[in-house]
Amino acid sequence: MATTVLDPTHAHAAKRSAVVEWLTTVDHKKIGILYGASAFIFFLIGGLEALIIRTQLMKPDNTLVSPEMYNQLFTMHGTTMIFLAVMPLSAMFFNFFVPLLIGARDVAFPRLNAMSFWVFLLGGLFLNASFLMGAAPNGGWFGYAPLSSRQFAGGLNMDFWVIGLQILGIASLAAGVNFFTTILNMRAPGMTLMRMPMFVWMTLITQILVLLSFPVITVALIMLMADRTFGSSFFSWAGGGDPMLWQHLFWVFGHPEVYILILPAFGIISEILPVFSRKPLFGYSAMVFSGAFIAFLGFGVWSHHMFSTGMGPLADSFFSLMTMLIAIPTGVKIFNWIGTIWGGSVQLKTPMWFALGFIAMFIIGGLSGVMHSVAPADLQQTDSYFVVAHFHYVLFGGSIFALTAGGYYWWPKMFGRMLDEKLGMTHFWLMLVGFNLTFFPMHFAGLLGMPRRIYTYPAGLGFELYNMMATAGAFLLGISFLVFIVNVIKTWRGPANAPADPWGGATLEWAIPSPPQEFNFPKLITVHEKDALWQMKREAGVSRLPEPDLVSGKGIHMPGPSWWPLVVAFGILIFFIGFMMKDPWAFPFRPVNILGFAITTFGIFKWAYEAPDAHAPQH
Ligand code: HEM
Ligand SMILES: [Cu+2]
Repeated sequence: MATTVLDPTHAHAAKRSAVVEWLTTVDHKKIGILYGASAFIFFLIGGLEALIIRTQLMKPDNTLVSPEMYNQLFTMHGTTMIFLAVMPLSAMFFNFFVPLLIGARDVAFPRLNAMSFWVFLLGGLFLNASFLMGAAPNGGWFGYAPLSSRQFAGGLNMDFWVIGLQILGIASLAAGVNFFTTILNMRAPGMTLMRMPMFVWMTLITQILVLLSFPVITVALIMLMADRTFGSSFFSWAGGGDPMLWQHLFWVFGHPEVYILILPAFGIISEILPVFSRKPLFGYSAMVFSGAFIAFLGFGVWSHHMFSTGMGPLADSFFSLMTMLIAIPTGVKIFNWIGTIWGGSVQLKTPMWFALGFIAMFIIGGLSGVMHSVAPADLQQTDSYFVVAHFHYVLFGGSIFALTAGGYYWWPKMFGRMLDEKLGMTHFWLMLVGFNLTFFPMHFAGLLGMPRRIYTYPAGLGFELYNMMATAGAFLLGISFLVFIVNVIKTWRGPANAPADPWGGATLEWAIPSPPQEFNFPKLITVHEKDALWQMKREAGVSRLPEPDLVSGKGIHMPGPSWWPLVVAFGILIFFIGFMMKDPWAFPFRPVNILGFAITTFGIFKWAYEAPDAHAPQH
């Protein structure tokens, strides 16, 4: 190793306390870690809720939880898994890896990035605080109005949900703007759109989905909030509104949301398979276009969630057909993944196992999805455990398997430590067996007629065995993640041992030290082909480039830390909490809303006038 010069930014950081550093950071990598750590904790909470649900359903006529508690548990479980676990786990990878993959020093708007994290965290804590008040949301993760209207849900439960989602939507939209701009504007010289790594492509498409679908749920939530808070009647017949309107608005958002959860997973898998097959991704441009096509079709199928509402044969046929069409680009992806592995020299490391598990589980979930797209079949299956089985194959079998694959793949780069392979394999096999044991039997329970969202069932209907299996499987799943936690603790105690490029990677993040320095790339790299790092290695005639040294960041300007994103996030939280007060003339003039608004405005003002590198180290 050549001379190692101390990084002056680190010397500076030592002067401030670690807590302050994390609270004020605008470094995309630190924000990524904050996203990951918070999302993982929410994932454990959502998992705990699932385990309570499963324990309640373990045997007929069980009385572990009350029906009211059960409603809160499945609502919070669904809401937590979607908005507080899977989306922010993807956001961890966007934050940490998109700038590295495109050879950039940072995201386009670093302080906006910090703000979206704090808004997300406060929104998530706010949602969970509902448990402490004994008033957790209880109307399902889709909050169907008028069930969620003031009339039928008078307490604070659904206020927590409406307001929590409204807050989380702000975080998603801010992140959407940020990553959309980052990907379009911050790529390294020579990295054309068609040379971008597939994960970056899928991130870009995901952000487009966020930017187009979140405004719809925002508007719907404002209408529902108005119904609840001010007594308007968008969603009730009595006042001239229409309950179907909520379902349309919700699913115009909700179906694309499913792709917001799954497209990043596609991207992760498309990074891992080539590296562990030692072959470029098969059909790169077909992968790009099929991703875009899936996103486009995703906006045309929302009403397949509403076949049972009596929309009429024409609408049912249209949405059936559109839904079936999605199988085509999805099939293209699956064939291309298999084509990537085909004939490669496959290396079965932990990330690869999880990637293969993803493909297998996602195929099962995809097939039962096609089954639902047939409207008459859906009429039988809808609101039964068949649907619960289906969407967990897609969301857990798809998203969580892929996110876990990505976790094992990128862990060395994030933390400079190799995770233990044996524990990784144990995690994989427990998860694969536990997952299938949990969710496969639910298909049968559903076909036998077990409805979803029931807190118990009588004996003698043939549900017992399937429920017993599902509950056993759920505990196995829980244990599999304990193994992951053991792995993290064990390797954390060991020395930082990860080389820059442990897997023989194809993309730019592996060209710099693990973990990367604050400025990522001492010199920006010019890209000539896709799989830029493989091309550099080929040109140098080596299979691994020499280990990069830590270098001084002298002369490289990075944005300084700031308190204002956190202040703005607090202001937003307080502003929205104000809407829990249902009396529109709450004296004097909705003070909580006004306070929140004032804090937000003050924060934005200070933010705007703070020099971008006010607290940055002096060089
Ligand atoms: C630890 C593994 C998991 C288990 C054991 C589990 C179990 C369950 C069960 C039994 C239900 C049905 C509740 C009912 O209908 O009465 C349910 C609902 C749900 N789950 Fe999971 N789940 C798990 C992970 C996930 C993940 C990773 C996601 C996705 C992102 C997810 C999303 C949902 C959603 C959206 C609902 C519907 C909630 C509603 O009806 O409002 N689950 N889960
Ligand atoms: Cu859908």
